[in-house]
Amino acid sequence: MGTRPEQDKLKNVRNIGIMAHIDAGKTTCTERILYYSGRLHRIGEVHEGAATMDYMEQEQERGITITSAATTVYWKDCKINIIDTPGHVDFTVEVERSLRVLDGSVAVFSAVDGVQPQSETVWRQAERYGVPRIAFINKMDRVGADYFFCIDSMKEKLGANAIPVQHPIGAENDFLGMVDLIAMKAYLFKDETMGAEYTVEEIPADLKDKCDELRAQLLEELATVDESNEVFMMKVLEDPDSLTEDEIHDVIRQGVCTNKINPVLCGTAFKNKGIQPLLDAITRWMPSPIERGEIKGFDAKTDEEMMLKPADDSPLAALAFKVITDPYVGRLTFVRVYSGTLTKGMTLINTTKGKKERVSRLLEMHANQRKDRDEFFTGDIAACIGLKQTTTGDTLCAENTPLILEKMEFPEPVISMAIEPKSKGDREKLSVALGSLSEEDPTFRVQTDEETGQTIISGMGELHLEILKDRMLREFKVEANVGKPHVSYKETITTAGKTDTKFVKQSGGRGQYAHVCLEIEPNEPGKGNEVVSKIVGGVIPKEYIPACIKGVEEGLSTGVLAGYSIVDTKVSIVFGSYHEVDSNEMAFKICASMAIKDAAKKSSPVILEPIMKVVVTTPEDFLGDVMGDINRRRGKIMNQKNERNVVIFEAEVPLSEMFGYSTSLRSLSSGRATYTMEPSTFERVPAKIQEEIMKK
Ligand SMILES: Nc1nc2c(ncn2[C@@H]2O[C@H](COP(=O)(O)OP(=O)(O)OP(=O)(O)O)[C@@H](O)[C@H]2O)c(=O)[nH]1
Ligand SMILES: [Mg+2]
Repeated sequence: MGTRPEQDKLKNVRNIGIMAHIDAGKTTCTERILYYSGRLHRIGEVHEGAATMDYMEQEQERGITITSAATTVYWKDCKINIIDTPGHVDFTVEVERSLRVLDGSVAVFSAVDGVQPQSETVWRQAERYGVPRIAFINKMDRVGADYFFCIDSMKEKLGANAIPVQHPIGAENDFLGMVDLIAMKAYLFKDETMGAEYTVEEIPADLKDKCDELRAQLLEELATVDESNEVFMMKVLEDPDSLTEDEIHDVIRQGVCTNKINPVLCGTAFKNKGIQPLLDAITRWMPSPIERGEIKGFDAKTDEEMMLKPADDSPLAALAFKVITDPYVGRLTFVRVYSGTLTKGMTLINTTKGKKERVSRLLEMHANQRKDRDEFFTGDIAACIGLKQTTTGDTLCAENTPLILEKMEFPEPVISMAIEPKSKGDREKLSVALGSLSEEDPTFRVQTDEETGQTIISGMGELHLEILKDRMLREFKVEANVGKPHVSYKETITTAGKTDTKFVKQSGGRGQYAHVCLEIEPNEPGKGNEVVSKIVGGVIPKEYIPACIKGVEEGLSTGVLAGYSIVDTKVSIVFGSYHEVDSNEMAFKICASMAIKDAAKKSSPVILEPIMKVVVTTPEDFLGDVMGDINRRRGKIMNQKNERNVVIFEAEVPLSEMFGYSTSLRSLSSGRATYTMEPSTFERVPAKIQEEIMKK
């Protein structure tokens, strides 16, 4: 095993993500980080289609991020692995998978807009994974920028413990820099050097009182971070001037790492102000893999909880969080190394699938550029070549430590469309393309409609499917026609039921025999299907159980009312019998699939529809009409609030009623209202609509 370079010492490694609402400035910030850290010698602008991190053609054309991209930079004595994520809701899977493997995140907000709906969603996602967060209030140069409005908005909408550690100097066109409330110095950025240089000066006289007050508040807040730190508390109370900067940074770091505080910084990425202090904040306050603590996993055989120490000499455990097909090197699997050392040529066990894999090459990624490496250490993000069966969410381990890390959860697709090749020649290519794209993206699914034989693709929104269709054309050279998008319904059951099913064929030749008894009951909404075997005494031999489970899963994939997949059930295989000669895996699989269909029919099945969380921002004058329209769309208004000169309300509306909404909202509000929407839950459709769906 090699040793890692000094600068890469585990305590100096930061794995962070940049996340926020669409257009908040994540990619612009990341480009500046690359520039100031010396990784890039020229700044690439998003709107010119030149951003390094937005390397996909579609990203450059549209000026939005679609897929998360990783890079590594060095700042002072730290190595920072950064993942830039997309803000558009259709690509939420990119945020989810990044958060799973990150140790900290920078939430970027637009100083004009405060907390926007998608920022709220990613903030909650980060909360779910316990990822520490600091905030960067961007776009301080724009008209209407308001730092303290944003801080209030973070407190109110996110329940964040948002604590200003800077005070802006000027705003809008006159935004010059910021006061650091820890050093009590002013940083003034020079426009002529693209912000590469800034001067450190005394606090401007007109801001002095305000800054003193904010610093006192900051220290008071910090005194509550660790109640056992009496020395710090006493100093805050009795002699705050005696506190050194290091003492304050230590407590902030502790507060961030334990998720007690969210320090807030400000700047403008586009005008190159405030990025270096942000990098300092990342290195000073964000946790290294050591502070994230021991890694929890489960023994692949016994399912018992296991803890691993994050250290290079621990056994290897890594999590695959992304798979992409690279035109030059083929299948690339991105992993985060949680413990141990990953070396080129190593044989790994994919414990999730129970398969052996071999890494033939290891790459360090900088957006779409790659550098060969022989090994990666604990805390690193690596791209592997040679893994054949590993998909997103799988654990990879050394042969002697079979452990499974905690999984990732992905949302169910809500929108579907039929797709067919334009010519016969495209047929084969289409199926390769669909296979490859669905392997990359767990929220993209491909199915065949049993009745019509059509291929149906499903995803998280219209943009998501449009981009995928475009990628098929460009990357796989497949021309395809797509149908109109429609809602992806689901089916579920509402009562418990059981069944006793036999599959027997005994006419001539070798017969078939399988007998399966199932019990089915509703599972908690959103929990998916859980299929377990409760077979005792070998009434169904052990070797046939996996086939039974497979059969049940296949049976659940097409429902009994209208062919939509069945979700949120608990299925137990409880009894059965077999025949010495005629039983085989296939017979049990078919039998289990028949059994589950039968059981589902007997358990009061219903159709579920995707419900969207819709947030509408409208001037007061149009509120009545806009809300009336939402009501007509079977929407439920959840809450409403006045903010500056607009009203913002949140509603839950069935997706099937939201087609054409943007046109309608535009005409109702003379183009002044805006909205965002994202998938929220699946709910039962009203009986009348269910009948219509079943007739189709
Ligand atoms: N005025 C101003 N514009 C900015 C600033 N930061 C970013 N922008 C602009 O805002 C637009 C969106 O910026 P991006 O960096 O692409 O935003 P993003 O958060 O990466 O967007 P998605 O990845 O699509 O979610 C671009 O046109 C930027 O030039 C800023 O500080 N001030
Ligand atoms: Mg972006």
